[in-house]
Amino acid sequence: MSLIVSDRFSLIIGLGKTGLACAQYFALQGERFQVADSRAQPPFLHQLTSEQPDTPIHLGEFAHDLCLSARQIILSPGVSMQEPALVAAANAGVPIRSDVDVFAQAARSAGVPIVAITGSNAKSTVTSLVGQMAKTAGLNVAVGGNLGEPSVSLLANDVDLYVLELSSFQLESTTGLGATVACVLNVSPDHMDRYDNLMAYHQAKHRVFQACKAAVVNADDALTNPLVPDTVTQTRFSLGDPDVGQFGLRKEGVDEWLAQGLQPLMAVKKMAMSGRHNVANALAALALGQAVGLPMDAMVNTLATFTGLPHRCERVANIGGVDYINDSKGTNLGATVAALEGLGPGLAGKIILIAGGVGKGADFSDLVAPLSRYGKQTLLIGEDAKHIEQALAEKVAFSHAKDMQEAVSLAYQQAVSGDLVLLSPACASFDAYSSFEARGDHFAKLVWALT
Ligand code: UMA
Ligand code: ADP
Repeated sequence: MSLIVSDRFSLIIGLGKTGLACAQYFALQGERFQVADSRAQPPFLHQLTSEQPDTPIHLGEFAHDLCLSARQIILSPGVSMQEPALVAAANAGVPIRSDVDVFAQAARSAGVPIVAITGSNAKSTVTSLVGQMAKTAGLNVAVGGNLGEPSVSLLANDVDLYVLELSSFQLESTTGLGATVACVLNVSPDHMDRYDNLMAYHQAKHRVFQACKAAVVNADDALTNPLVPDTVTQTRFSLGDPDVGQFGLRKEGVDEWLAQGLQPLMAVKKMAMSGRHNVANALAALALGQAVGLPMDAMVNTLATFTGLPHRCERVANIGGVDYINDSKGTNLGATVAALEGLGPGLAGKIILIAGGVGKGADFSDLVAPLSRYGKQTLLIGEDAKHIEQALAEKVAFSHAKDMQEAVSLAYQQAVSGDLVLLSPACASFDAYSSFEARGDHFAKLVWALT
C-alpha cells in the first residue's frame, strides 16, 4: 500500500510564474510531481526544462487520465476550476489546491504570521503599504502573492511576517489559509467573464477568511462582512466616526484626522497619498498592521512618506493649471468610480476621463453618477468603447477617440485651468497594450510631449 501511495504525484497545472515557483519548491522538498499546461509554449517551459530536465511536462489540452491519477492538483490562478478534466478530478475526490495553500501550510508550521489581503481594488496599494509599515518597524517582511512574486517563492527561514495580496483566482482553490489577519477591502464587480455572477466572485473573495484568527472589515461596504465564528476578532474601518477600538476619521479643530476610537493618530493632510479612496486604504492598513502587532508610530511615519504605487492615481504633470493623472491600474468599474469620487471633491474644475479597453463583461452604468457630478467629458477608446457608450448615452458628455494619442490630444484641447485629465480606463489593457503598465507609460509619454 505504501508503495502505491509514494508512487503518486502532485500535478502542477500551469507553467507561468506560479507553476514554475511550485515546481522549484516541490523539487527542493523532494516531492514527486509533474507539470501540465494547456498552451503549446508556456512562458517558463525553457527555464523548467533546463532547471529540471527530468520533470515530466504535459502540454496541450488537460488530459482526464492525468488529472485523475494525481495525488493532488496544484492549480495556477489563470486556469478555471471549470475545466472539464478538473471537474472530473474534483468529482473523483482528487484535492485541488492553490500555491497559496502550499505556502500557508509551510508558513503556519514555521509559526510566521500571515496578513492576507483581497478585494476588488486597492489590494496592491494596501499590501505594499502594510509591507512598508513592517519594514519601517524593523521586521524582515516578505511581500507578494498576486502582487508579483508567487506566495511559495516567498518562503524563507528568516522571515518575520508575510504580507500577501490574494486574487479571487488564487482564493478559488485555496482550501485552508489560516491567516493571522484577513481582509476583503471592498467588493465591486470584476472578472465577470470568469464568474457566473457577483455572488460567485464574492464567495471566492471570502475564502480569504478560512480559519483566520482576526478579520479587518470595511464598515462602508457590507459585502466585506465576513461569516466567521465569534472567536475571530473583528476590527472595522470606515470613512465615518469610529466606534471604540475601530478605525475612522475624526474632526480635530478644522482638520480631519485618522483615528482609532477617540484617539487621533494623524492629520489626513499629512498623508503622502492623495484622494479619498487612499484615506480608506490607510485606515485598512493601520487596522491590519495593528492586528499583527506593528507599532503605531512606525505605521503613522510610513503614511507620511508612502506616496502610492505607479499607475494608481499617479500625477504625471501639471500643464497650464491642469493636472494629468495616470490611473491605468483602474482596470474595473469600481476603481474608476473610486478615482472619480476620490479626486473629484475639492477640484476647482472638472474631470476629463479617458476610459475604455477590454470591459470583461462589466455593466458601465455605475459611471453615470460620478461623471454627472465631477465629469466634463469622457473620451472613449479601445475594444469596448461602444459598450461604454451604451451606458453613458444621453446621460453624460462623451466622444470617441481612435486611440490614446488622439484621446490625450482631445483632452488637452478641452481642459482649462483647474480641470483634471484622468486616465482611468475601467477596463483591462490587452486590446492595445501588453499590460496596464505599458498603457500608463504610453499615456505619460504623450502627456510629457505636451509640455
Ligand atoms: N494559461 C493557460 N493554460 C494554462 C495555464 C495558464 O492558457 O495551462 C493562461 C491563463 O489563462 C492566463 C495566463 O496563462 O491567461 C497566465 O496564467 P498563470 O496562472 O500561469 O499566471 P501566472 O504567471 O502564474 O501569474 C499568476 C497571476 N496571474 C493570473 O491570475 C492570471 C498573476 O496575477 C500573479 O502576479 C502571479 O500568479 C503571482 O502570484 C496577474 C493578474 O492578472 C498580475 N491577476 C489578476 C488581477 O490582478 O486582476 C487576478
Ligand atoms: P488592486 O491590486 O486591487 O488592483 P491597486 O492598489 O493596484 O489594487 O489599485 C487598483 C485601482 O483601484 C487603482 O486604479 C486605484 O486608483 C483604485 N483604488 C485604490 N484604492 C481604492 C479603494 N479604496 N476603492 C476602490 N478603488 C480603489
